[in-house]
Amino acid sequence: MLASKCLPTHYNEAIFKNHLNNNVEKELAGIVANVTATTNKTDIVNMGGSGTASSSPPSIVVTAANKCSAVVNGACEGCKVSVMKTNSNNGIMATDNDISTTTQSTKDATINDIFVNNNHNNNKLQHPNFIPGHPDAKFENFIRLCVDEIIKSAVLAGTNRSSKVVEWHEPCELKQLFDFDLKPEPETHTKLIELLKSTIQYSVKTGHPYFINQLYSGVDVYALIGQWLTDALNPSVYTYEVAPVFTLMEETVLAEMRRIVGFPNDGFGDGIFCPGGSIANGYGISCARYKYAPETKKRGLFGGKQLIIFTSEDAHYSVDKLAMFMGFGSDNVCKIATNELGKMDVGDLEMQVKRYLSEGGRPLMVSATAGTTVLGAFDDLNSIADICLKYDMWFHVDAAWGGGALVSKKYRHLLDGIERSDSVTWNPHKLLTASQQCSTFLTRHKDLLSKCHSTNATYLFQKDKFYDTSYDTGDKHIQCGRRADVFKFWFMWKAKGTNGLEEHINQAFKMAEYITQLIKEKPGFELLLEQPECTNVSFWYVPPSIRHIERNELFKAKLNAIAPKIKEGMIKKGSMMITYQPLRKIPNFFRLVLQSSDLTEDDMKYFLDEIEALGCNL
Ligand code: ABU
Repeated sequence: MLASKCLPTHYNEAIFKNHLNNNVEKELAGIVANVTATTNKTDIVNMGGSGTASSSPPSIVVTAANKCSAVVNGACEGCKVSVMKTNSNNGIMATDNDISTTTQSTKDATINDIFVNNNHNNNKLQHPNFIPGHPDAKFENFIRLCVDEIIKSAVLAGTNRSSKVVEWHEPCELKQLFDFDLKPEPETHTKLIELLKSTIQYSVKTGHPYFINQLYSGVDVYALIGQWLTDALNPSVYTYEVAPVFTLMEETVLAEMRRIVGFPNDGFGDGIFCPGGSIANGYGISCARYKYAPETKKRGLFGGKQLIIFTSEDAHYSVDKLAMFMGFGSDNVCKIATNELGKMDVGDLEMQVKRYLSEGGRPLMVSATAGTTVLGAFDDLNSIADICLKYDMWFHVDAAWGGGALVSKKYRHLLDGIERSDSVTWNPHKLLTASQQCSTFLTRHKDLLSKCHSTNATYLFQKDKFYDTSYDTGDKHIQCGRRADVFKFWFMWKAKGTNGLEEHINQAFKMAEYITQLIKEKPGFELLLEQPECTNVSFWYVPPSIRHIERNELFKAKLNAIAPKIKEGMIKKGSMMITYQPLRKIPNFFRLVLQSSDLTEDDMKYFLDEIEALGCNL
């Protein structure tokens, strides 16, 4: 079956369960069968250990039979035992059912510890030949058990509609329920697996269909696998020599993203994967500063012209934060008013640019937003591009959220004009549901990132290496170590094709349009924007107690208190998670955001019914 034919973004439960039930279990069964096939009747495996009742070390006899049977020699009563044979460098495990022993320790046999664990004496796990941080076949059982638990509990059960989105506890309660403390002595594998289970139990299941709280959600199975592989290989993408595949993969993915943005000359330019959209926006500021004030690379901002950054009042806070972090100061971020739809008022923008010019400042850049955080508004990029051209400013588009719409022929028009920008922030971990984090910075300027950020550290970026060192891309970043976030995105893109990504976007937008219509029709619900542009749908629930009172300041104050109360109810119940916020002078309202294309019309009805049920008596 073609991967792109299945639901394009959310994990496909059927496929995954099938994998879990058939492939993994068959695989495990195969390993057990392998024990049978390759083991002689009296294959003795010395399990090491100490402190046993007998003087001889405990050992296990694995017999050739339908299942493994274990005889523990010398193990004392209460000694915890599990079966694991190292054969031809393969770690082989048996499950509970496969274990039989001839001593009292039968009762305590556990599949979790791969060593004889004489912890009745000192509660210490004995790790013969343990090499810290270097797993060998002895760890295979532990790794498989952990991964199996994660698949079962976090990926499947945890995201099932019948399970809770969160099991809520106050911090003081959670501190009692969860063993956070770090101790001098190591924990057993059994305990570690319990801790894994508890971590899953008390964590928010952001992959749950009823988690619509943030600008990310869902579990894309391909991205998940990609993330796991990245963590298994654990590369740092700064030099070709340590990350050859990921370096070329970044080049491929970033070039394709630039083509989709529509930069001229077939997406000519450069780009990087960043640790989050905030940092990507910071790269926009940094490149703008270098282009218009290159001397700042050495001298900093001291004594130079006042450089001004323009962005809308509804823009993401990272523009302020990065301007502060980079020494501009928040006073030099000019907030442009937004109109009633949440879009930057381009008239106000030009007025402010002229004002700063007349005061002797240097308007440096505009950071426009394609998909604002709360309302999902798209700034008029073409008009802003015109202003940037007229006043010779850098044009950055923060499309961290709305960038995903670029892959859809139906919704791409929302970002018309983005192809005229100098740089773009686009986070595939948002609308495209790659796992956290997956953020990109794209620019039409080929060498600017390098010129702007390079320091030529000779311990990493030696120019006399034996290969083409232009593939040592790390020096254009401000990070040193850097995750291979590209892989999860590349892998899911491969699995679905660009057409699959488009189907996903269209489905998410379709559900946003559907719930907008439901809200219009449902008594007690009121929209902020009659026609939301992105998948953000902002609305109030007005309970019967205030539904008919005059719409004055008192009403606003009462309405302001409703959403937080409903939110408290849903979290304590674990039934769903949706965020709320005030905006400018607008009282608290719900912001529903959709990214997962696994959501259905029934889910949309559920959201509204649940909010009504929690709020109707307030
Ligand atoms: N990067 C903005 C995320 C905030 C939110 O989920 O609303």
